Amino acid sequence: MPRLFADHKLRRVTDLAGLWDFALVESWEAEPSRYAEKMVVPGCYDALPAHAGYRGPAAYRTWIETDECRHRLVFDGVSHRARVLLDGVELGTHQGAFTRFHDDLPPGKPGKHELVLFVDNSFDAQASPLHHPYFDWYTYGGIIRPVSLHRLPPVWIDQVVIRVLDWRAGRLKLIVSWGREPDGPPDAALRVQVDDTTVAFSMLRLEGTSGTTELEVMVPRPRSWVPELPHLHTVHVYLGEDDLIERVGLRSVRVEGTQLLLNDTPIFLRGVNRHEAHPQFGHSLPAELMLADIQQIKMLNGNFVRGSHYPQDVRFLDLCDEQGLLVWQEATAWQATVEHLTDPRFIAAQLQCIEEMVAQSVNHPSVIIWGILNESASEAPQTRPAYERLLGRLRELDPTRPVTYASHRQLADLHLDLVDIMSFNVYPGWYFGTLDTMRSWLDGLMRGIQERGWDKKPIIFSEFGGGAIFGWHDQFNGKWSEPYQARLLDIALRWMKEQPQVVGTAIWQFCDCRVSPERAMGRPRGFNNKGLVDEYRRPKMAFDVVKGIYGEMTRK
Ligand code: ADA
Repeated sequence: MPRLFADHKLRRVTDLAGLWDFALVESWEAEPSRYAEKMVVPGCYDALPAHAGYRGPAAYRTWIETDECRHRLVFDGVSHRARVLLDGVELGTHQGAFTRFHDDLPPGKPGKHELVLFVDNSFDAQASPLHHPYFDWYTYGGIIRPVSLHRLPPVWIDQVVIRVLDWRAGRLKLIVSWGREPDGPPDAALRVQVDDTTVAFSMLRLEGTSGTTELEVMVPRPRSWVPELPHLHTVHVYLGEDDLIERVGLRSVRVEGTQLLLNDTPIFLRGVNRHEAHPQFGHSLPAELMLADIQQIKMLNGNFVRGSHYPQDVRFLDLCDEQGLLVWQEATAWQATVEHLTDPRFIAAQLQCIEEMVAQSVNHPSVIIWGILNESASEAPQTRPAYERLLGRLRELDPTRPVTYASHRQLADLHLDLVDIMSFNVYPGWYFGTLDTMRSWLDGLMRGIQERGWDKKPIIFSEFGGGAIFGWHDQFNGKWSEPYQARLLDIALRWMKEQPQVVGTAIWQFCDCRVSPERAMGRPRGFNNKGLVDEYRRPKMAFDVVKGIYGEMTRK
C-alpha cells in the first residue's frame, strides 16, 4: 500500500495511481459503452470543474498485469461506496469512504485484466448508511485514496498488530495474522528484525488457510516516542517469502483520575479539529498539503488534532507519527439520530467502520484516542445499547487507548459513564450568548458537571469557535469578522486552560471547509467558516491569537 515510507521489501507492490478511464453512469449495474474521459487516481471526481457538485455513480477503468500467484487489490478509500469488477466479474463491494478494504484474485489467472470500479457518492441510507445529505461537511466522491496491487506468495502476512507492553524497556507484543493457499507449504520461517537487529526467529507450523501467532520481542536500544522527540523504531516481519514493515513509537497513554498521561506524565492537548478537505482536491489531499497542515498546526504551538469526523488518511498518520502530533482518530458519523442508533443496518456500518479504522491505524503512535458518533443522540435512553456496543467493540479491538465521543448534549448526556474521557462540543458566544456572557455560561457548565458527580474523569473541549470570513473586518467587529472570531477563541481558551479537569482543547476548526448544500443557509459561501485558516490555508487573525495562547500553555 503506498505509504510515505517503504512498507515491504520482498513483497511486490504496484501503486495503481495514475490516469484511469472514466465515465459518469446511470447506475452501477452495467458498464458504460464508452469511457470518454480520464480521471486521476487518487482523486475526487466531484471536486474538479467538469463535474463539480455531481452526485451519482461513475465508472473507473484501468488494466492490471498478473502472474501465477494470488493478487490482492488494496483500496485505501473509495467514497461513498464501491463495486469492484475484474474482467466483468464482481470481486466485491464496499461502503464507507475513509477506510481500507481489499479484494483478492486467487492464483492461476496470469495475464492482462480489465479492472473496473463503480463508485457512487449518492445519498442512500440503505446502501450507504454512514453518509447523509444534512452533514455540515461536503462528502466528495471518487477513488479518494491510493489503490495498490499486491502479489502474494503462497503464505502471506495479512496484518501485524504491535502492542507496546513496556515503553521504557522496549518490550513489544506482536500479533501476526497470516494467510495461506490451500496447497501452500505447511510451515514457514518467521523472522522479526527491529531496526537493524534480528530479535526473533522460529519455524511456524501453519494449519488451515489463515491464523494468528503472537510473540514478544525486545527493542534493542529503546528510545521513547514523545511529541517533542518522536523517535520511531522499525519492525520488519518476514514470514516465508513475504514481509511487512511497520513503525512503532515507544509510548504509553492512559487516563488516571482527571489526568491524561503520556508516558506516565500528564499532558495537555492543544489542538484543532481537521477536515481532510480542500476546495480543489476534495478529500484527496496531496501529501504535501498533509505536511503543510501539520506544519501550520505546529506553528500554532499545537500538539493535537482531532480527525473530524472520519478516519484520517494513513499517510497523514504517518506524518503525525514523524512530527509528534497527537491524534484523536474518529469513526465516520455526524449527528446520528435515535432512528439511526436503533437501526441494525446503521450499527452494522458503524461496527465495520470501527473495525477497519482500528485495523489501519492501530500501529500509529500518534493516535492516542479513539472517538465515535460525533454529536449524536446521547441524551436518549434508547441509544444506550448502541453506545455500549460500539465503545465495547473499540475496547475489545484495542484495549490500549482511551475512548470517547464528542457530545453536544452537555448536562443532558446519558452515556458519559461509558467513556474514559468526557468530550464536549460547546458554542457559547456563537450560537447563543455573547462574548460577554461566555465565561459565566462556561462556569455554569462546570458547576453542572460537579453537581452531577462527573468530576472524576478528564474533559476535552472537543469543539468551540466561531465563524470568520477570511479578510472580513469592519468597525463593529461583529460576527463573521476576523476580530470577533479571534476574541471568542481568546476568551474560550483562557477560561479552559484554568480548569483543572480539562486536559485538552480542540478548536473548531483548523481550516474552512465546504458544507453540503442542505446546510448552506447560515453558512456564507456554502462553507463552514470557523477555520483558523481559510480553505486555502491562509491564516486569519485568530491564528496568531491562538498561537500566542497555545505558546503560553506550552510553558505552563
Ligand atoms: C458541530 C459539528 C461540527 C460543525 C460545528 C459547527 O459541533 O460537530 O461538524 O458542524 O458544529 O460549525 O456548528
